[in-house]
Amino acid sequence: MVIAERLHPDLASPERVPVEECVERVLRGEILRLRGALPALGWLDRFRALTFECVSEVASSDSAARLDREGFESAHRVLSGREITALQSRLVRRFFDLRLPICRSFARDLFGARTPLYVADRAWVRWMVPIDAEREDVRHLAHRPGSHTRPNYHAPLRPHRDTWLSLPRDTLGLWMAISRVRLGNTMVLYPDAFGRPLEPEPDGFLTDVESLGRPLRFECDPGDVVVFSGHHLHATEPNRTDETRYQLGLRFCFGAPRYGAQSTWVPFSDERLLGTSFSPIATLRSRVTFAHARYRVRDLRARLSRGN
Ligand SMILES: O=C(O)CCC(=O)C(=O)O
Ligand SMILES: [Fe+2]
Repeated sequence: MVIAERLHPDLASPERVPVEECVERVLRGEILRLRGALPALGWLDRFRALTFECVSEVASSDSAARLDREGFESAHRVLSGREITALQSRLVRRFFDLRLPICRSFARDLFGARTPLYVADRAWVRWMVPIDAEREDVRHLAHRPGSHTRPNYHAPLRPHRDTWLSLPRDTLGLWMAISRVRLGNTMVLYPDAFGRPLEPEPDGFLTDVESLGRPLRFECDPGDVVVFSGHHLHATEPNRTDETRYQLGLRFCFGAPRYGAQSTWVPFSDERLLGTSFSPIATLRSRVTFAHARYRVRDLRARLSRGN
């Protein structure tokens, strides 16, 4: 049983909404939390099992058993910094392989949408360790700067719109809590800034949050999913708790992706071609775009200047 709730700083408590209205509401700018979505769709146990498998591979089966007992929230005490980064990369590959069935289970089974999906060819796996974690090598992860060419999936992100960075317009983001998420290690959204003209700084992010309106922070139980539009301004709350936040992000849109003036580019696959003998051309519609051409030129320039 999934309970869809609308979150907004105006609402003292979340407002319950019908699941079949989710897509339309999210595209209009509403932020929804789907309580219990991962267990209801049969994913939570699978995500947990594949995570333990990866922990056994990058660390040990003892560490996997300890995480099972103590929770993913204790990852910064159980794993080293190197193990956490190795785990993150391995999980990216595992979740990448599942991106289509996961997005379909939300779009089709839960929301009841019929339009063909285009699914981002990327999985965003975040292990957000506490910024003052006791282990130096782990703490370092939360402080190492990242950029969107060399992302760091353990450090807080400044306010940004995903459509400024790499995503097409009208993308739906599935932000899936696999561990518990608490105030103090959550994501912050700025719903008042939705649709407002704002210019990012040259690196694609903002620093000043004064003028962005009231922040929306939320909590999640493991298995809850927050759905939001790629046009929403959002940021990471630096993790001041004593719990690691483990979360997976996937993205999809309905119909061929329409890119804007973003600084980089992520391919999207046509669900009708993925997994068929036409798989190699599943991303074609996202490649014959100006955004892709611009990305290639920039990439080439960067390679040439590194070579000099
Ligand atoms: O999870 C976070 O703290 C930020 C994630 C984010 O920027 C995203 O999912 O697009
Ligand atoms: Fe983002």
